[in-house]
Amino acid sequence: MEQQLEVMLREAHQAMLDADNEADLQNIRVQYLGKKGRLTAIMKDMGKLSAEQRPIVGAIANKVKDELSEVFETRMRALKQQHMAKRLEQERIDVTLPGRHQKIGTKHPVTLITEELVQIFSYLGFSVAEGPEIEEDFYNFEALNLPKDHPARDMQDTFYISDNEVLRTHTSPVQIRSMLKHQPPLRIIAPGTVYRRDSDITHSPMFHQIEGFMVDENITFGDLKGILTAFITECFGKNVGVRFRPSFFPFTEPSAEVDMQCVICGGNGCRVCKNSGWLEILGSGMIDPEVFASVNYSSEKYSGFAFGMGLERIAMLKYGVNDLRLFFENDVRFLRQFHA
Ligand code: 2NL
Repeated sequence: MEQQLEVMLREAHQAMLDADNEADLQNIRVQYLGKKGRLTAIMKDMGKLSAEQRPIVGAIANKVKDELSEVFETRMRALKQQHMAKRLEQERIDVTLPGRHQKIGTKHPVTLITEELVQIFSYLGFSVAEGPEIEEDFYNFEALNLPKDHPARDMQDTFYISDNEVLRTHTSPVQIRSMLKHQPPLRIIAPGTVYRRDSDITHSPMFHQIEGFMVDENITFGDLKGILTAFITECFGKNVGVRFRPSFFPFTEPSAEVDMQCVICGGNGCRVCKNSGWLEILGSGMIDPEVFASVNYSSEKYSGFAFGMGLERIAMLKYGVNDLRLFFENDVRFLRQFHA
């Protein structure tokens, strides 16, 4: 029996040293030292030994058990260390590597123009107002001297949401809401998205506008000319020529369209200005007394001017873009070219 124990010890020792992972080592321990293991099996025959032999063999068995337990612990520690070293090596991160670059977008040219115009008009004392894109008939038409059967409603082809609601055809309703909410003096601009049932090379069903107005006592056509001339020279340069032509809008009287000298040819005549040397850039006029009546302002006490312009058109002139559709295609090769 002593010999059996001797052989088992050597075998188990070698097997533990040969184990190259924690699970195998654990299995080997169970195989030799477990409840149903080799050592237990050998000990079962102890009863057959003489009374003198039994304690001697028992002591040897205990020694074998202690020795193997120690070999096991030592080997287990070594394997765990190996395993950790391997993981640390494999999962090493080089924190000095440069990060992946995130591509940064650019602002849409219409956004850039909006921001620039808002900036200029805030220098001139105007503040910004916004409003809903789905509007009630009253704010979009009725209050602007465009009653239901007015032929001027044909000037805009409208997207109807219901009998009483439309996609706003201009940002004027924002200004009507401002006037209903506040008393003069007021200087407000309303930039925003507007909608018309129009779609061809030079018209998009969705586009952008800035409208503005100023109301106080004693506002005259001279104020209109002064503010709008200051705006145009600030936006396009000190030396650009500006002219005012009589026009008509249902919500202003008198009305004027404003031209500036062609920025493409400097006034000599080219394809863009159709050889006239001039470009129309905005519409304007003195606010009609009918509009004041719908917002309960006294036309005796107050007067004011209003104006409106298309932002895509300004962006085309300012950035030299010759096709309106480029603004709506979202081609990044086009969009990346514009910077503040
Ligand atoms: C254009 C012309 C214009 C207005 C807009 C306006 C607004 C109110 C009262 C009176 Cl609340 N007028 N807006 C006035 C004249 C012209 O726009 O060509 N827009 C693209």
